[in-house]
Amino acid sequence: MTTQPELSEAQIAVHWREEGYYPPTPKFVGQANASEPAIIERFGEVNFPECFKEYADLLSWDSYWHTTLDTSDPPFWKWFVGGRLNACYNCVDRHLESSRNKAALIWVPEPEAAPTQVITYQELCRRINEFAALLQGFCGVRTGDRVTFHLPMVPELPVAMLACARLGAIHSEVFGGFSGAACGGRIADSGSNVLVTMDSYYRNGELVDHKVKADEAVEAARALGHEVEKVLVWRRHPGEYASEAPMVAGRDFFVDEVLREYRGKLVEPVSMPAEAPLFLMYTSGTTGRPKGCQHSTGGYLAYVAGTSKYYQDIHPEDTYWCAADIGWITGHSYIVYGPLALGTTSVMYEGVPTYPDAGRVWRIAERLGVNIFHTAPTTIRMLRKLGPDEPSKYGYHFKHMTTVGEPIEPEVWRWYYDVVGKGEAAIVDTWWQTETGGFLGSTLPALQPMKPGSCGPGVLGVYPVIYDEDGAVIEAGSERAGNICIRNPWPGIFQTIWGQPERFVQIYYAKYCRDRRSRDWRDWPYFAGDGAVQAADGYFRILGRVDDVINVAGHRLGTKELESAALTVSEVAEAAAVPVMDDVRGRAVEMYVALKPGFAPDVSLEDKVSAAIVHEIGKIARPKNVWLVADMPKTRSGKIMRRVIAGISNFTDVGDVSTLANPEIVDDIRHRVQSEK
Ligand code: 6R9
Repeated sequence: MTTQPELSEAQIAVHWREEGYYPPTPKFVGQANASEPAIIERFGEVNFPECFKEYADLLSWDSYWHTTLDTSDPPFWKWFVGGRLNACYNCVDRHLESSRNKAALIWVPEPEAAPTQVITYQELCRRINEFAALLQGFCGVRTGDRVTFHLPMVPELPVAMLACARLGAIHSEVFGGFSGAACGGRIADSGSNVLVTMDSYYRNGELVDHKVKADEAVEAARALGHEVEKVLVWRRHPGEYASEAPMVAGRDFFVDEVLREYRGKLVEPVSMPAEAPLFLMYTSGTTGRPKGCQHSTGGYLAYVAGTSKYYQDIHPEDTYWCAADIGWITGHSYIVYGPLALGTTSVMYEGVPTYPDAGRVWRIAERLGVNIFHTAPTTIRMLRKLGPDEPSKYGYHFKHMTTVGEPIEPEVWRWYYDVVGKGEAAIVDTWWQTETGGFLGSTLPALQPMKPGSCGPGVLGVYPVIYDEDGAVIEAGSERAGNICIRNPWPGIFQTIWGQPERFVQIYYAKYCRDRRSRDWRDWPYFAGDGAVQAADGYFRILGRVDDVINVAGHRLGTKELESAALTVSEVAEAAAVPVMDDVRGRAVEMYVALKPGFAPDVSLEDKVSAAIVHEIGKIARPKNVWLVADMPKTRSGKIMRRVIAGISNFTDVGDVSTLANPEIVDDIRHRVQSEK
């Protein structure tokens, strides 16, 4: 690895151009959940932590809490202590009285001709109860047990999550695209005795064999000394088995067969303490064991409900579509728990946004009447690349759109705003992490204007700050970047790394903790691991992970600003900047660029990318090489894995590629680049 571990004393110079503001439309403001500026005051620091009562009151509690925030054992914060609730009850049962026949989930499968499934709150409740009864009766799952899922984007996934929540069991969904080995590692780490999987699923028009991965997962867990007792296999087409992998007698069971015994069974939701864990979501660290981020029941659910209401402007009557994968934290918080807690209709789909063509997403939006749309910059770039004019062909209208996961280049933001949003939709650029449960930085859509490329200020009740390496505050408007931290705890913050409390403290709190013995939250800022700069208006611009910084002859360049410069070339669809060793300058920049369709790679385009970077940033940033490639190696959430590209450029180990969404691209790029160097 040639990237830098941290920002150093020399702060990176910020070369971004300040963008102008975009106000929301009066129509949007008129109907918004948060349209009175008083809400910002209510969440001001003087009202912390009690302000979060407003979020918790969106939920139904079996018993109310006595302490809003317990800080007696920092940084293991406890929210809403003494309160009891059930997350499944809050997302489903409590809506039955008023909305039994309303769609809770709308599932759009592949292939496109397959019928869309509309699952009412009543139907969802039935499916959850039966599966919870099966987990309890057939697998012996009890409160506090961990259950691992390796499920694709099918309704059985939210059903399984909510069934666990109903029992007070802790679910751990492993993104369906991950390998069996990666799944096995997570099974062993969490100590799950049960694996829930599916025989197959559709992607890009093909039925993918998925059960084979379950066998690898069980083997991988065994190699780590952990035995899986039962593997529950849903069938994508019930009754027909679509996998090459044989069922293992006594271990593997078809869910549809076992479920017959549990038809019509009801399971009482277990009343759980607010601070009981709800789920684990694994995220990769830079080294070693994956980190099982443990999220709480009360704090987490309150936080995702509150942020869904005010930042995504979800009303119960909306049709909301977050086109992310539930195997990513975004899907947990903003496909399942947040929207369902608010009793809205949440759309989920199988497949990819670009198959059978780049109009699929807009066709779905038009057909279902989606009015809130949520996706990631990688998808926006891809759709802009493959179908720049597609949105205008469809008669949908979004009132609101979200972007999440990466900094979005202003060029791409403007396409999202003008073409996808048709100039009508308010956009929120939400900065947050697996660890943080919900949004940390965003504009309040009716109250704070949008600014392309900036996420906005800290969200309600979250107070970010930028520190330099020594812990001194970098003031807003100074044009200097540093480490963005959060000064206070908030209800969605994860509780610990499963089984690794020391690592939790070390990674997230040790860096800027002022006094290890202090029980005052002010002494324990949360270290997010992202570089950022704060403009004079208080808006934050996230520059990427602090290890995504390239130091060229003493100048620290954020990978994002390099990539943003490359994106100003109209033929460019995606760009990634990586450092390479350089005898003279220590490090130099190499750019990897994917072109929009219809443009053939040629030297003049390489020159154009170089020239754009020199123009936008300066000569110091001129890339040593520009590689035009077919695609970038990406994670499940579409983040470009610069570590892998950097390994290729530097002829070093690319590291573990088992968790890439498209591992096959690595050899292609390696071959191309290394043969030309
Ligand atoms: C939700 C999610 C977290 C990292 C985070 C940061 C980057 C996320 C962003 C963003 C700029 C945004 N990130 N949202 N950067 N603007 N709006 O993405 O979780 O997969 O854990 O990734 O993603 O670098 O630290 P996760």
